[in-house]
Amino acid sequence: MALLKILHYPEPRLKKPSVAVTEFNDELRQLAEDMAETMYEAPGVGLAAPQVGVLKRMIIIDCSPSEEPNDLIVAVNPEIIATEGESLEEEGCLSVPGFWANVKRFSTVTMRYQDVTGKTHERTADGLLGICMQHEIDHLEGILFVDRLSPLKRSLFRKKFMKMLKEREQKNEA
Ligand code: GNR
Ligand code: NI
Repeated sequence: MALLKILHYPEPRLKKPSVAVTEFNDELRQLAEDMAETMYEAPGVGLAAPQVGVLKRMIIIDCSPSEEPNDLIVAVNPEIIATEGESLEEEGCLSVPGFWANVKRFSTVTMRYQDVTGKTHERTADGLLGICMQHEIDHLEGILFVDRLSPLKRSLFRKKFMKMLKEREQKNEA
């Protein structure tokens, strides 16, 4: 087991689409385990492989309310195959620390995915789990939640975030 480094905006790798997983081997299972350890330690309710610099289509999610690893979903090559309704809920992202905003999503989604052995599953979810599925699959396309804000809110975000980075840099130099 190993803790992985979570990449932060504006890291270019977060903007790239990830490639499909074709080999369901030990390396993939090791990555899933390391990602889980990293997510629980953060703590976060989801993590996508590109957030740890691996541009492969794998995400993990655990939206269970408990502190313990509880309902861990490891989803390889995930796709949304059905959607319903609309929701507007506040989101954050481990790759965009210190920033939250309301994001428009589908209220219910059905995700088809493979597990680490290659077996196909489907899962329908609403609430935080449904939002997380959409948020994590976005990462596989190089899309961050801030990319889904209105152009005005997005440019305000950029200014604010860059200012924060600069201030942090100056502090570190002092
Ligand atoms: O930990 C996380 N919390 C969260 C809250 C609301 C909507 C989405 C998320 S996902 C985020 C972890 C993360 O960045 N996953 O990519
Ligand atoms: Ni995220």
